Amino acid sequence: IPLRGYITFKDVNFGYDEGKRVLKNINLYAKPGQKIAFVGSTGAGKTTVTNLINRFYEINDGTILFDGIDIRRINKHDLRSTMSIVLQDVHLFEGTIKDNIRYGRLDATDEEIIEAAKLANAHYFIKNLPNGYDTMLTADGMNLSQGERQLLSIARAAVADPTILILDEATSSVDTRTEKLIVEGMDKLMEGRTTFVIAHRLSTVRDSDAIMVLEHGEIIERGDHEELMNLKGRYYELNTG
Ligand code: DUT
Ligand code: MG
Repeated sequence: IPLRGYITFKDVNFGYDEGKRVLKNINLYAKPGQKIAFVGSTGAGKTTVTNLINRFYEINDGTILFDGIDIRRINKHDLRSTMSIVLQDVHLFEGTIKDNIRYGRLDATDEEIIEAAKLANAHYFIKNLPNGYDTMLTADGMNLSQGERQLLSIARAAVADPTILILDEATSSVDTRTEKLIVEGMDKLMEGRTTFVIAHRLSTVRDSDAIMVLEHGEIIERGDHEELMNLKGRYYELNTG
């Protein structure tokens, strides 16, 4: 049965080590097509939330449901094959651009790869390379710019066609034109999927369905941009600097 992308956290507590709780009483609900953003200072627990969704770590207290099923009862491989992590630390390997986009979807055809690259706004830079989709990348993708690597990451996720998207936004900046391409590509990719965003650009957060402000592992504020601005609390502070 294909998973649809309803995610629920019920009273989730978590610590990497005994004794130190990193997440405290986390409750949230996300459905397909929704974008949920996590903001908060460094060490607040934002990445930890996404580490739990894909079961890189197991929770010790509370429940995480995926379409109503306890994620501990879903095979890890099946679970992860429904998810894509986009943008941060794109893992590129030595091989062609085509193979790097195809990644785990070994059955993806050339047409599907090009279609994904077009959706991701990556097609334009790829077709301008001397060898196009057959261009060889070095193991770390160092022959590409930071922005180009991010566009490839979006194309890879588009080919994977995941139910859940985790967008861990890179802190390093790209030029305005590339930034526009990335934002457009991401918007198309997110359509109909459940998206969790760890964002550094306030512009990425603004149009989220729900924003969770994390502090010391607790959700201290939640709401959309307007609601949180009106609250004049932590989110407002983050926005007004
Ligand atoms: N932590 C560990 N072990 C790990 C990862 C994190 O003990 O393997 C701690 C560090 C921190 C807390 O968990 O005190 C939350 O870390 P997380 O990486 O979730 O924080 P963040 O909100 O993602 O911070 P940043 O904005 O710096 O990415
Ligand atoms: Mg983090």
